[in-house]
Amino acid sequence: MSSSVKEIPTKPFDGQKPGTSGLRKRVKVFQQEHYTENFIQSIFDSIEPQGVTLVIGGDGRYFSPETVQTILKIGSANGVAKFIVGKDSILSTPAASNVIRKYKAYGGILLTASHNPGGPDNDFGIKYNVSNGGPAPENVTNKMYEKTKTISSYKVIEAPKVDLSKIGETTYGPSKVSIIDSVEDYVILLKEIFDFPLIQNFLTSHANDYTVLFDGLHGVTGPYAKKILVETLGLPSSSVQNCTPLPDFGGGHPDPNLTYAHSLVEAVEKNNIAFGAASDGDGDRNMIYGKGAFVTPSDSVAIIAHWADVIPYFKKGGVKGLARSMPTSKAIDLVAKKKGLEYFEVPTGWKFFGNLMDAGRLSICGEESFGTGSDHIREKDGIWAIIAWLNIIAAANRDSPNKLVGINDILEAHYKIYGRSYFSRYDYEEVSSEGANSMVNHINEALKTGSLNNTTHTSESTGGKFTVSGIYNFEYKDPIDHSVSSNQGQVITFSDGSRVVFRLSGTGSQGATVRMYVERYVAPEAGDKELNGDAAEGLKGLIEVALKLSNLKEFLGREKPTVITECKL
Ligand code: G16
Repeated sequence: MSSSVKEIPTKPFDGQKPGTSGLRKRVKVFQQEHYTENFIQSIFDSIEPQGVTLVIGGDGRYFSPETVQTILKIGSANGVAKFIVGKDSILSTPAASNVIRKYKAYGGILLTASHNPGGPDNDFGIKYNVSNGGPAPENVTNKMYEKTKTISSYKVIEAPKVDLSKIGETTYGPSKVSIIDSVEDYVILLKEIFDFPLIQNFLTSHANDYTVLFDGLHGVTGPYAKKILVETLGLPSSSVQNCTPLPDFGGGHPDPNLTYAHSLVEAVEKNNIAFGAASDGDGDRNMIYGKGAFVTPSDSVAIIAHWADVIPYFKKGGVKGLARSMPTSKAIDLVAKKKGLEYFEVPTGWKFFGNLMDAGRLSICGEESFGTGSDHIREKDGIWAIIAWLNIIAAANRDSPNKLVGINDILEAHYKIYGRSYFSRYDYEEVSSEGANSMVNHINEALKTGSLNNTTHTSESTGGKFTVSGIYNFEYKDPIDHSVSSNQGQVITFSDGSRVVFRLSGTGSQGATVRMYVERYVAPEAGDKELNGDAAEGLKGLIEVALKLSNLKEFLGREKPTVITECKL
């Protein structure tokens, strides 16, 4: 079917620079005339879309169906041959990564602002993924940003809207549109990775003393969790909650941490749930939280790496290397050293893992920001991490027929071998950009003049002493393509091996968000009491000193953080 291409004149908008993971702004910003169209045309101007297959999906948030139609119109006018679209515009971020890889697509456009709230007054996002299924690297997103600055028109075809609710292939102008089931391919993939019979056997035989609860926070993972946990593993339907994806996530903040996933935390505590878990808006984050047991994401990835052998995917293919983002605790480094594996420290952002995976040097990686994953796809994967944990628990119990092994047993055993990296993150959300920049400059000044080097600071509340051993701005040189990413966070190290990192978030949509990460290592020899203590207590002195050194409270005008991520036993 031929259809005419129309060229619509437009003018550039300021600030269409993709952040840590795509362009994220308020819905109202995207709804401005030409705003979304400009960014989409700029994506097509930065790639070579003629004759290619493109995947479209997302977390189903408010403004997604409209944007899918916009992408179809502009993409078709720019020569895209075929679109593969998740039914009702839904494909979790990991599922989309899988679909891009499985069907050898050229790339994909994901409509998500991840864990940011949705709805008409909240956030929307557009993110481009490349043919390996991972987020576009910075050289591609920078090109898009440059295009947005000079754009003068965009192309559309005139064609009726596509019915996104009907699975099947249709002709659309000069292109084809294939609407696919959002869940099917992903479930096939996970069944190839994990020992489903082992997990099912454990869960069935412990139906009364090992209860499971998954909270979808009304994000995209609900249908995936129902299919896997209830239909495949046979758990009762009461094992999942908030599993209907809603365009505004039911008014909640779909971020699986102790503050925003309170629906899970409350239910776990009230009903003595042994294994609780949650995922975020687009399904790439995860939190593991059982009764009295919280697993920090930094520990989670280290533990998965330690137990990799019980997961058929790694048993068969081996573990090539491990990695973490810079602010993530060094727990996974210790596993790599013990197992003799190569390991990497990359900047915050899943895109930095992709090259290492493509080069066959990385199998398991994670970030403190509740992201865990492997080279089975090129995105972090919330449901994957949750099933990995169930696989580990099932395997640990197979080896311990007389005593039920739970999350805390796994954690304590791990600390006994490797020691423990006490870790916490303080988030100061939506502070003034001016205050945040002043704080960054203040630390940079100390870096330049060396004024803090070798100075000792005493915590008033604990009496603990911390001597600054170094300050640096983290810079990463990609070992594969040799690209350099500078200014990826300011690190202050102390003579006892502790460290504090300050970083501006790249995913906020309003003002600035400052993150402060603190880490203190305790060796296995310290004994059970030191290893299994309360994180808030263990980190108190260091946090106090970090706040003083950075002058954070004064610069940001905030007495308390918005969110604290830490161990809560
Ligand atoms: C994104 C990235 C992650 C990153 C996180 C936090 O996650 O994919 O790799 O760790 O942002 O970034 P920031 O600290 O800059 O806010 P998501 O789940 O939002 O796509």
